[in-house]
Amino acid sequence: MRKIPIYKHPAAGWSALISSARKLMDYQAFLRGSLSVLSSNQPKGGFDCPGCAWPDHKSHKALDVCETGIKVLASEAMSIRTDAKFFARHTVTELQGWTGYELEHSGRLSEPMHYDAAQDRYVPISWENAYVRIAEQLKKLDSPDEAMFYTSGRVTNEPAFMYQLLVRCFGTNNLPDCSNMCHEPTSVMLGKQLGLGKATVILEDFEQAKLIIMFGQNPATNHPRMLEMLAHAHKQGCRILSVNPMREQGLKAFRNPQKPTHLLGNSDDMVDDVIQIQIGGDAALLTGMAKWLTKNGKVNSDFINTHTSGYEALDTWLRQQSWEDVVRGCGISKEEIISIARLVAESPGTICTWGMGITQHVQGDDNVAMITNLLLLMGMIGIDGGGASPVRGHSNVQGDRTMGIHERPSQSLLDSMEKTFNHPMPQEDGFDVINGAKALIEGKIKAFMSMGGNYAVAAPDTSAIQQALTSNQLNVFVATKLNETMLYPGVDNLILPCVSRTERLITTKGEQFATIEDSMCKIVATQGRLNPISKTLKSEAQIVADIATHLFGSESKIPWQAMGADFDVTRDYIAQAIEGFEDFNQRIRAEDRGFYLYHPARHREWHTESGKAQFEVPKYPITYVATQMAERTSKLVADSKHANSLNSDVNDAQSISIDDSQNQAQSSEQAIWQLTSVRSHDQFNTMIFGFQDRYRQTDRRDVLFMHPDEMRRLGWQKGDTVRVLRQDSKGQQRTLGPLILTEMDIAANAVATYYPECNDLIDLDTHAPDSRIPSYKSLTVVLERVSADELVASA
Ligand SMILES: Nc1nc2c(c(=O)[nH]1)N[C@H]1C(S)=C(S)[C@@H](COP(=O)(O)OP(=O)(O)OC[C@H]3O[C@@H](n4cnc5c(=O)[nH]c(N)nc54)[C@H](O)[C@@H]3O)O[C@H]1N2
Ligand SMILES: Nc1nc2c(c(=O)[nH]1)N[C@H]1C(S)=C(S)[C@@H](COP(=O)(O)OP(=O)(O)OC[C@H]3O[C@@H](n4cnc5c(=O)[nH]c(N)nc54)[C@H](O)[C@@H]3O)O[C@H]1N2
Ligand SMILES: [Mo]
Repeated sequence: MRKIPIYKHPAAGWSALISSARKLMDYQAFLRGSLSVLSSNQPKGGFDCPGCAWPDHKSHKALDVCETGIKVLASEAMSIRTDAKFFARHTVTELQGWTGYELEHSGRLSEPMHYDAAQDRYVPISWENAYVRIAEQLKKLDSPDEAMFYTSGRVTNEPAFMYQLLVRCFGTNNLPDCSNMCHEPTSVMLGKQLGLGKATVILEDFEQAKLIIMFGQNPATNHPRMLEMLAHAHKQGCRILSVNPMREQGLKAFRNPQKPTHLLGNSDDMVDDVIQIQIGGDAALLTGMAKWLTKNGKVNSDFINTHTSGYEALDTWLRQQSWEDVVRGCGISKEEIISIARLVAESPGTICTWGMGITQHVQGDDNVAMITNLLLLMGMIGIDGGGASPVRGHSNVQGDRTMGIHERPSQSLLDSMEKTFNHPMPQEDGFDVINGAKALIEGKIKAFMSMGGNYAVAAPDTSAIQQALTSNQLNVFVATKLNETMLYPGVDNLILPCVSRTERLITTKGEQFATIEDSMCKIVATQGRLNPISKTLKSEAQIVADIATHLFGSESKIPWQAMGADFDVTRDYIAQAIEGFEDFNQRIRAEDRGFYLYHPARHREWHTESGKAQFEVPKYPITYVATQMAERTSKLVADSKHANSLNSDVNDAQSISIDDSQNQAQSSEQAIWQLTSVRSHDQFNTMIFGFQDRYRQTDRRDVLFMHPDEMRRLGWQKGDTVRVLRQDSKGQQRTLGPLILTEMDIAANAVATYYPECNDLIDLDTHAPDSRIPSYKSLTVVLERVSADELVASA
């Protein structure tokens, strides 16, 4: 077997950190960036790093930052501006041809702009005129439900609270947000099973855990600050397993920038074992483990009897699952599955962490259910050193939900908002990302506003969404950076530039601080340190307040302007309206490091329908992906036989030998794959900072990762050019590529490429049933090699 090149250097060392940041942006930006780094995630006066939602450590080191953080900071701290001069030089049609990388490097948005169709350019507009247009267009709609208000998870609590209030006072629950594409299965299933859709662990639990199983997560790239905790746990004897179709090299070794010895070259190995399952094989693996644990009496019966409901149904279902299907579903041998189950049986404290490799599947809800089932079987909820640890992405995605950004709000939230503001709230569920995109495409949505994010590019069916935006009456983007969703204008289009997390927020009421909620339910204060890159910027809160003032006029009893200028006022309302925030202003000031929200399941209180923790039986067969692949393969074989027999009608002399047909079947089978999409350390979601991925040994993004053994089987080679074909749920062919074949230690059924460039392959109907999360991590595809001749012809 050919050797796969392996990244041998530790992740997250100082050199990685500094060199990457230096290369990233202009030098001035780096200086601004590093200054701000020094006060990020620090007690008092620092800001919460916008890089991710991993909590900061209680000992608050002199420096708690990572490569992702520094890049995100440098991106915010750029001194180049995407201003009126920039837009004067480039038409929107021209900008449509720019890559995500080019748009990201065009700089920071610095003044309000609106689209002028005559010139095909964005031109400056005053804040006042922008608000007048927004209010005018919104008032013209036949129904508030014709408008949709997207949110991305970087928005802090105070403006998020104001935003959902604005949207609901306007009269709709059309509040899709990036959660719909991220940890929605987590929120839905943990909510159903444990009573609250959030992590049941806090950081200290990682110090006591004896076994950590990481499912579908790549922390070296996406949550580098988590590595320190893993390394620490590992050193204390905790076993760490990673369940992942890809052997992610960043996990191999980790150099802690805070430890002087590590600067000299020592590093910790963190992961004891990688369980290299097939894509979509998590539920099958967990089923095998649960089968063995229940059959051998290794479960915690006291806990099950006292605290849970639904055990019988799960046990019956487990018995019905054959080992053959388990193995076929995950690609791991029975012996290996049992050896993992044994570790679980022996561990007095098990934490399961998970990321997008679990959630972003048609079976995403089942995957989360099976992780929770495992923890419940072992009584691992509500103990020190054990529990559920979904690792959120955007730094305040969890907080935004807590603040009421939700298209399917609970009745208690609506009642509470109604009572607090003495204003009726819309009662019908609104659109999420998926059915919102469909409504947009069908012309049912005529106005779109986004509070951050890059909706069209992050969602499936990107081009269709972009096209749909051009038919809208109104598109409004509150943002820090230019992106591709803003380049498909309808009648009125406004870009409203806002102050970023790292910048100081000074209002008529003085300097404000905001708050966020980290991945472990902790509310933390955040206060920017840099001067805003332009005096024209407004805060998100002020923009919401101004739109509300123009929309609702003086009749509004809600003190919008006071809330926009003084976050204490907003926090007092949050304290009234949102459970768990009583005495918010006092509590956030009383403690250096913020406060935890009460999590009932941590105390073994179950706010579920049954009043108990709930076992759930998966909805999909555990062989779902394997079966899909088999079906597609036989269809492909039948199609090619059919094509061949048509051929032989034309040419009598040509008949297919048995050998030929076997060869065909063989090569067709090998050409069916599961495609997954991943992130690099040189991007933050759709913001592309660079093309490098040193852990995966590539410096380009138009690649398709495949195992070298599989390449050889097909007679293909690294560097070959391939096209990805996918028949969507309506039977339409979608294509991606050409992509460059690149070697990777990845499961046999799997190929991988980078998000978001692949999102046109995904249609709006391939998603999980309850959470409706798009299946970004598993798509059945056919690969086709593109010949050199064809490449030359198309070039
Ligand atoms: N540098 C950087 N940091 C980020 C981000 C970023 O873009 N860049 N984005 C932020 C956001 S919003 C999020 S949500 C997080 C995401 O953080 P992660 O969840 O770590 O992100 P991904 O790279 O999407 O995918 C994680 C892993 O899932 C694996 N995987 C694919 N299919 C399967 C499967 O079927 N089963 C299993 N078990 N694993 C599978 C992939 O191989 C990959 O290693 O990161 C946050 N932090
Ligand atoms: N194929 C595939 N698709 C995916 C995923 C995947 O793994 N694979 N992952 C999904 C996931 S997990 C997520 S979270 C989504 C991400 O979806 P989004 O959250 O919509 O995307 P981002 O790229 O994070 O948004 C970047 C934009 O946010 C704006 N922005 C940045 N900071 C601020 C700020 O402080 N305030 C405001 N107002 N705006 C700001 C900038 O204009 C920037 O261009 O993508 C999803 N899509
Ligand atoms: Mo995310």
